[in-house]
Amino acid sequence: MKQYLTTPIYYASGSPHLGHAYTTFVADCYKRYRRLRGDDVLLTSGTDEHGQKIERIAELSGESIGSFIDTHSDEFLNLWKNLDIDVDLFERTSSSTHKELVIDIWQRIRANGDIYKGHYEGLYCVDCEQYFTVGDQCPVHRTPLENFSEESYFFRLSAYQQKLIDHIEANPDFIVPGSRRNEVLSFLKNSELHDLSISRTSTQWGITVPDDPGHVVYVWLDALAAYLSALGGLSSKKLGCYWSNSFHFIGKDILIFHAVYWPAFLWSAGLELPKKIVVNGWLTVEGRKISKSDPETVIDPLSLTDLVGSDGLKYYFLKTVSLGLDLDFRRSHLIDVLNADLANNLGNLFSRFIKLFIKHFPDGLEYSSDNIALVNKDLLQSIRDNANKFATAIERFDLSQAARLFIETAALVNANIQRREPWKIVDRDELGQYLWTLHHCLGYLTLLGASFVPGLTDKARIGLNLDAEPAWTDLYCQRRYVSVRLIGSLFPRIHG
Ligand code: ME8
Repeated sequence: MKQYLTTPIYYASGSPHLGHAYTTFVADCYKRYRRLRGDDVLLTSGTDEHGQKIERIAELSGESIGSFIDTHSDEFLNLWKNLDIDVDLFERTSSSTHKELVIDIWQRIRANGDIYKGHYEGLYCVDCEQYFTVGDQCPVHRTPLENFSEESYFFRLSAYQQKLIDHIEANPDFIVPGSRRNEVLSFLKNSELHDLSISRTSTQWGITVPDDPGHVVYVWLDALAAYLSALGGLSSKKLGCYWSNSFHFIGKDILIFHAVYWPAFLWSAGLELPKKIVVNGWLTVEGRKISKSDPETVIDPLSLTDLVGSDGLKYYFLKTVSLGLDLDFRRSHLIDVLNADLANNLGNLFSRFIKLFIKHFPDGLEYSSDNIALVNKDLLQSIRDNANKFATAIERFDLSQAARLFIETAALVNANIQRREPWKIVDRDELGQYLWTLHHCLGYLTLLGASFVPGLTDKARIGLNLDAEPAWTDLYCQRRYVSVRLIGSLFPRIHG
């Protein structure tokens, strides 16, 4: 099955922080799982480079806008490499393919009669690039709203209100988790959708509206379209293959843009909707959202990676944050969880197993699954049962539960070893059968770990002399001959 996953197209207005990394971890984890299941998956990320906000910040930096966005876009791209995030496509909204696609979409929407020219007067948050109708402060950034008055093109968003409600009701899994779906539904049912201003004259830093050079395309229409341009444009083969099964991974701050504006734009342009929008909550520091506009909250993911590694960081956030909910970040908690789960539980399991195996069977050992004792068959089955529960959790986007199942499975094997005390078994056949079984259990465990701690899993599979590329189907085939090799510590204890 072909599948297309996207992270948000992050603003190239500053350096990436932990919040950006978190959404990208969620998307990367899901991608790795789908690939393990044999799917052909593409993951797109990118940078959002137009609009007044970027123009203003670039001006303040004293750099030319071109080099300003290049610097920050490169920072995002490098971060994904340094965090071992498996991004296939990286779209920049300043690219020429993207510009052509935005113009194409504008023309389709206009041809459909959904664009008209008018005048906008209202309160605007430049950080959100959005008009607000109530209050004098931005509810997200807590900064004063600015009074804007400009000629603008409008999109007939109001015409799509009922269609949006119908679509979300008919497709209960369109927005996950359910709490976020309910939020969008109640927004659509309790407020009247106004037509949306989709051009700006207050900045020239954007894509020029076809046939009206005084206007640039609203930055959100521009940025959302990057999900399509990353695939190469509306008539590209890739888009034809992947778009119909696409999932957007986003934070709750940009839910309305994705769940209301984007579907309406796509319908109007005669294009298919994404299959799913997966929404995460916020990482906060002392209760404040981690945000570029609140510099005291900003945490550089790479500084934490130096301490705990990219696997440690991924595992901690995926396990600790329940999808859709917020998490207040505490460094001491990060260290405690990783020491307990990855250093003690998982790391010790592999090191004691490999040492024991090498001591008794340095040349490997051979058995057939038909000939092993029932107690060993039962152990293998209990790992498979956990793996099935793991798969159900991940498919429901309950990544936290899936991560817990992964580490509980390691604990289950540790407890089994503690109970069976293989170091006391004198019968060589009994010991061989048990170590053969444990080898398979640990191999299965790497299937569960591959989406959360891919680096550790790769190393663990080297220790088990298994193929580098794991596949879910390995759960159901047993190798006769198994062997191990010594590897260093899987996850050294952190002294923070
Ligand atoms: O909104 N906790 O870009 P952006 C969790 N360019 N996730 C967080 C977070 C936090 N504290 N802070 C940021 C934009 N994020 C637009 C997107 S898409 C077509 C255009 C993550 O750089 C989260 O995914 O402000 C959030 O939605 C996104 O970064 C916002 O990134």
